[in-house]
Order: sequence, then structure tokens, then C-alpha cells
Amino acid sequence: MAKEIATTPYTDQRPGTSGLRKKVPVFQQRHYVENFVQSIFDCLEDYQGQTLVVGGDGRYYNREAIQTILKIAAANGFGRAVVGRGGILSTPAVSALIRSIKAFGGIVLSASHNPGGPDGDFGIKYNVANGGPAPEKVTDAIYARTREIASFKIEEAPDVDIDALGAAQIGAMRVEIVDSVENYAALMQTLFDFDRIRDAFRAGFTIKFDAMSAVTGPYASAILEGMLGAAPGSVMHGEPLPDFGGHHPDPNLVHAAHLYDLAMSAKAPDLCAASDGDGDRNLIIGRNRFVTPSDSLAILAANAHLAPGYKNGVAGIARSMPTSAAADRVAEKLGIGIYETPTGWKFFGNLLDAGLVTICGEESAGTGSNHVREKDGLWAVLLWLDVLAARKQSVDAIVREHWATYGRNYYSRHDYEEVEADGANALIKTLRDGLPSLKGKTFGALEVRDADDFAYHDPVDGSDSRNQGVRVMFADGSRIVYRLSGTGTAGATLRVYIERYEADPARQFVETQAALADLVALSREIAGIERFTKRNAPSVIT
Ligand code: VG1
Ligand code: CO
Repeated sequence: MAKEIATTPYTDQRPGTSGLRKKVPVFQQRHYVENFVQSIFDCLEDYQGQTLVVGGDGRYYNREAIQTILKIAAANGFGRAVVGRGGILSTPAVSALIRSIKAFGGIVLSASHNPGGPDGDFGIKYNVANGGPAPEKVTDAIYARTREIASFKIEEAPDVDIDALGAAQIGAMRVEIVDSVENYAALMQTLFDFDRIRDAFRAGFTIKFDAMSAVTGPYASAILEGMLGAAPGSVMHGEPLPDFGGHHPDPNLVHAAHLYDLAMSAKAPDLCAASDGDGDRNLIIGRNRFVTPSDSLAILAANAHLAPGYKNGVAGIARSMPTSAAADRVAEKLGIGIYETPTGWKFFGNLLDAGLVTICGEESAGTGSNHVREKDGLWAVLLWLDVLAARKQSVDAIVREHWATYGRNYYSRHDYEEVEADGANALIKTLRDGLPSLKGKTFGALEVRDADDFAYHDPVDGSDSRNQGVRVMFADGSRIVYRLSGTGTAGATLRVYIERYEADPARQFVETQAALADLVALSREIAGIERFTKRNAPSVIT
């Protein structure tokens, strides 16, 4: 029976770059999940009798949250819920499932690359009918609702067994437990030449994929080893663990350093790859060649036509503003549109829906296409595999050729993690206030051509998003960007994005940090990073 239960609002349920993310004990507070989920439903219309997809990356609290969400969904009138077995669905798999079964929306439980466990992070995100994250106007409305919510509706029912495939009932709502991988794997088969990739593995191609004890384990094992015939053991850390084995499931050079070491060693496989907690990010390292996510976006866009799913070419490319301009050069050469959006996948949805772009990407190891409305880690690995199988060249050779054709965008992000929030906010405010006086200034050989706070006008729905990152742009095309993270759960994280373009092939093989050293020093000076954050070095460099 459905009950209406009185509650009091929490003031901190503002969704960030990608949903609401907090420490597990915050979510464990009385009615914290209930309030947020009811607030989501309060902001939706016409969902009576409709289908909701529910799943997560398997982190600690996933199972408890799913039971609560199902009971609230039932009491609010959803007709059907589709749940991945064991509560497991990667973020791109949720997106694919929403689209293929024409669901009304979905709830993704994840804090992505953040650590999990009883003291780790948890998160809840709502995705709309196109399979993508709710746009800002919806997340703003949800936040407003959380601040005035007075009651929630919940069905009083026993927990559903989410570990067995099949159907159950909560009140008037049918609950279907489905295989986590099947629908997603079928979609991948429509995009890539599985026979060609299988032949490559048969001919001796080798891969090491690190699922980081997170959600992509079952997907990667089924697709890479099962369907494509990669050698057994190609997938490591393939079992999703509630605490990710105590690690950060973040596929970068810090948290996946062992993969980098392997790729640079004498025993290097042809391709090393990894994904994050919820399966939407990717790391690509060829033998002796790390590929920056920004370069990966550009290279995939330039080569996508080799894969059957993209044989008609790419309609346009979108990248988040801090992502390097490498993709812009590909778009220019192909004569297609390039769109620069604020950070976060929710800004790509409209462009994809309108058919303006086919491929999207972010510097933070996110790449995806119009096959879903999320970034997709395993998809990126499969597209790389298909391109490698088609071109029969190494990752390194493809990257070098790309730079020779388009030039190289040296690129690095310096993160100052968990600094004191007041200092970080003051740093950004001071930068913003100083923007007008920065223009025209010179620092050594670098002249500031322009400086602004990035604002985005969505060409499809006409909405505007302001204050999306401070950009300092130099006359030679170099760039420093500053913004505060919207996914952290402790203090503030300052992200500094540094980029330099190099057209001359003779100067394209300098070590990245060395190539950017003057800009890095300048990034600290211009923003007074040490003064405001009390840090004299970044905590993570990617
Ligand atoms: C970070 C990344 C951003 C990404 C977001 C969600 O956001 O910078 O590019 O879209 O995480 O990715 P922020 O606000 O912390 O910079 V995931 O894989 O955490 O869903
Ligand atoms: Co993620």
C-alpha cells in the first residue's frame, strides 16, 4: 500500500556537473534519498504508467538506494521499472536501455570515478527520455523542489530480489530484472565490425583492459573476451566491488599508473585501456604512446568513418570548452560543425538530438557518440579497436600521423584537489574581477589576446549558461582555463587546463609538461594559486 510520509527538506541537494554526489553517510541520513527522489518525480509530468530504468555502478549503498527508489516510483505511479541484475548498469548502458525500450527516464546511481565504500562517495542522477542527463533547467527545478519538499510517497512492500532475472510486482508497478550487458552488447554490434576485430585478435593483437573493480567488468569480459575473442585474462579487475577494492576507479595516469608502466614496458600489449566507476570514461594507451583524451576525441572523429556505424561520416563534433582544440582542426578539415559547450555531458544532448553532431568528447577522458546520450568508455575502446584493425597500424603510428596532418595540441590538466572552499571561491572571484585588465597584457613572450568567463548559448533550445570557466587566451593560440569542479564531495577542487598548439612536426615530440612549463608557471602566477589555495603544487596532473 502506498503511504505519504511527512519529511523536512535538506538544503544541500543541489545537483552538480553530473547529478547529486555526496559521501555515503550523507545519503544514509533519514529520508535523504527519499527526499531527493520524490523531488525528481515532483518535477516530471505525465509519467503515470510509464517505464523507469534503474541501475548503478555497484558501489556501496547501490542496493539499498535501488529498493527505496523502486518503492517511491511505484507509489508515484510508474507502471514499470527495469533494473539491471544485481543493480548493475553502467551509465552508458542505462542510456542505451532508456532509448531502446522507450522508457520515460532513468535513475543512475553512481559517483563515477570517486572512491566508494561506507566512507566513500555515492550519487544519484536523473536521465530523461533521450537517455541523457537531465538538462540544467530540470536539475535547477529539482534543487528548488528539494528545498521545500514536505512529504514523499512510498509503497510499503518487501524488497524485490534484484539478483534473479525475471519480474516482480510492487503495488501496481511491475519490476523487471534484466541482464546488465545484453542490450548494450547488441548495440555495440551494430556499430563496429566485430568480425574484423575478432580477426585481429586471432592474428595476435593484444589488449589489457582494466575495469578497476568497477562496473565495466561484466561488459568488458562479455564483449572483449567473450564476443571478440581477446585472450582470457585480457580484462583485469573484472568483478565490480562495492568499494572498488579500495581504489579510485579513475582511469588516469595517477590511478591507473600500472597500465601506463605496462604500456611503456617490453611486455606491452598493443592496447592498454581502462574505464571508470560507472563505465563512461576511457583511458587509451598504445605501446609506448599515451593518448590524451582530447587527442583521442580528434583521432576518433577523423577515423570514425572506418567503423560501420559511422560509415556515412560525422555530422559535427562537440567538445567541452576546456577540452583541447585538436578536434576543431579535424572539423575544419572535414568541413563540419564544431560546438564548444560547458563541462558536463548534459550539454551535448540537444546537439545530438538535433543531429548537429555525431561525436562528442571531454578532456576528462570522456568520449561518446549519438548511439547513446552519455559518454561511453567501452564504446571508445571498441572504436579504437575497430580503427586499429582497419588501419593495421599501431596506436603510436596513428597518433604521429594525426599530429603531422593537424598539428599537435600539447595539453595537460592540473588539479588542486580538496582545497579550502573559501580560498578557491576567492581565487575565481579575483580572476573574474581582473578579466578586463588582463586583455592585452604580456607575460614574457605570451600576449593575452582575450580573457573571459565562458558563457554558452544553446543553439537548439536557446538556453544560456554563464560562469562556466575563466579563459585566458594568448595570441599564439595557447590557453589557460580555470574552473572549480562540480563533482567533488569535500572542500573545493580547482582545475587548471593548459594548452599549446604546435604546428611544426620537428617540435611535436617534447615531453608534455616541458612543452607547457612556461604556461604552467604563468597559470600559478596569474591566479595566485599558492596564495589562495596554500598549495604550491597540484595534487593530480593528467
Ligand atoms: C568532471 C569532469 C567533467 C565530467 C564530469 C562527470 O566534472 O571534469 O568533464 O563531465 O566530471 O564525469 P567536474 O565538474 O568535477 O570538473 V563522471 O565520469 O564523474 O560522470
Ligand atoms: Co564516470
